[in-house]
Amino acid sequence: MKQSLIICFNLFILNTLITVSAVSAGTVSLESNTPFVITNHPFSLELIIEDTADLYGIAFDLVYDDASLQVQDNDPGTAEVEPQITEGTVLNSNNTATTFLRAALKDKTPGTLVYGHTRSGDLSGVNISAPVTTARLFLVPLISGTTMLSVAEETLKDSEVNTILDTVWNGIALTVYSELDSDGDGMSDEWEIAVFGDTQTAEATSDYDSDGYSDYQEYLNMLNGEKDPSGNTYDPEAKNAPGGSGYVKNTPNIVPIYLLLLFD
Ligand SMILES: [Ca+2]
Ligand SMILES: [Ca+2]
Ligand SMILES: [Ca+2]
Ligand SMILES: [Ca+2]
Repeated sequence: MKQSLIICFNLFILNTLITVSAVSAGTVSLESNTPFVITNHPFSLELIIEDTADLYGIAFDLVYDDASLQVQDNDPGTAEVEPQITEGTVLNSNNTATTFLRAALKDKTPGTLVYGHTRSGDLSGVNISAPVTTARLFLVPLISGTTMLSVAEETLKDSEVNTILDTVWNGIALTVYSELDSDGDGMSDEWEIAVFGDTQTAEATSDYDSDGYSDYQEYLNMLNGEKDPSGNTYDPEAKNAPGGSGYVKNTPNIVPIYLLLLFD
């Protein structure tokens, strides 16, 4: 009796393992388009999906601290918030399929954004291997510090409206610097202090790492979510590849003409 129970149990485990390994899995993560954000300056949060088969729909609640962040409103003239969201080319297969995208504040109250996005009609789902951006959500930071965004009620559905199991959802921690710029050089003082330890080292035209991008330009490129021509994030303390936005080639030292004449 005991022996048969053990066999049954082992078979159950084996079946479970087989079932689990046969189900498609995936990863859904939130990523900011910039390494840091600035108070009162909208930024976008990318919803990135990878390793998912037959994806037909996606739904989740975005949970955020409404004292730190607010959802960018498409229509500020009305009382209701109309979240600004742009759709990626994943579910609509490069604009060839009809999709429905709905987003609203839960109970019309800041703190939770309800998001639903699905294909429409008798279509198969989408297979995704490498990470792709399925949508961008726009938010505005209100106060400086670190703020966390997480997901709840999350689900991915396949074309049979089954839940795609074993999907890992990742939230994000954001660094927010105050827009306060007391020395008027265009750069957030809090950012200057975080990078250089003071507000004097970086000025409007200084170039701390002598890479042809001024500190101000590196700051702008970071805020715009740009990468240098080698694909690296801008770093005011490390040389970036030449040729990106605002790159100024260093002029070589020219030997004064009178010195040439002296040795003529
Ligand atoms: Ca400043
Ligand atoms: Ca400064
Ligand atoms: Ca530089
Ligand atoms: Ca640099």
